[in-house]
Amino acid sequence: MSLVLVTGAAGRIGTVLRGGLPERGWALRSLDVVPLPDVRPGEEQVVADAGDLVAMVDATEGASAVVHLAGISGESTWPAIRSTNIESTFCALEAARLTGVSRVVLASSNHATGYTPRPDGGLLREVDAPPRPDTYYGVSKVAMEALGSLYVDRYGLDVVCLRIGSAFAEPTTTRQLATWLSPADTVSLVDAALTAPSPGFSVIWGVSANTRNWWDLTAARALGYEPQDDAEVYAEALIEALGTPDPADPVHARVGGEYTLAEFDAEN
Ligand code: 15L
Repeated sequence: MSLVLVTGAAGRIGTVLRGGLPERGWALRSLDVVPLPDVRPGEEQVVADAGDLVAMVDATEGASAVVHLAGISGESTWPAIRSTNIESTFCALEAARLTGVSRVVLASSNHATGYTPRPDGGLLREVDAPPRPDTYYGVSKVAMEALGSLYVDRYGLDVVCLRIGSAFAEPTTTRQLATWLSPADTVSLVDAALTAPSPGFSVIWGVSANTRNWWDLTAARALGYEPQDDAEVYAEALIEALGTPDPADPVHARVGGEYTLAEFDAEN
């Protein structure tokens, strides 16, 4: 079994991966700043801050790959985002370089491109959605993608950035009928990012095979991602409860949805 270091392992996505990656042949070294509530058989636990480079080098030693999830997973103040998200991404990449680990998977987010408008028909490709962050959180994901690019070009690492949509147990808003990434597909996506041969620097959307998707999955599928789930099974109930989505509403017309609305400002 190949050993993968997962940072932010106690979080929402970390917990999903800890459940699913072992079945895909990965042994886990799970790092979080808080102890895991449930260390599983065969799992190594590291309690450390992903923003501590010395601790990250220790934790990365002997791993074949790193999945970096640690960080604040939504909008916050600039000092918090800067010191937590940007610093830990640097440490994940720098620790990989220093220990000779060549594959890093980074949990980016759709919010790196949040102000990108929905195309007038058709699907939005990653290459047509350059950085356009909707929040300080989105800026930290742009920095993540930029750092990943640097470590590929300068040091020859393979770095796959996942622009994750809405990774929840099930969709709870009508926007998420288009942006949902199911737990099972989260595992498939990360496994594909870990195993794709020589991806170099790749940026791919992370969504399920939703009927209402408007983010193109061609690039993700080319890396080996085969999504199985579709949020459409929740559509009738969500639309009955919340109303029919209006495509002109900014929540549905921009990649970042509600993060692009003024009331989402961290200072409000
Ligand atoms: C994200 O990046 C967040 O981590 C998550 O909490 C959701 O807000 C998600 O994006 C989304 O866009 O639904």
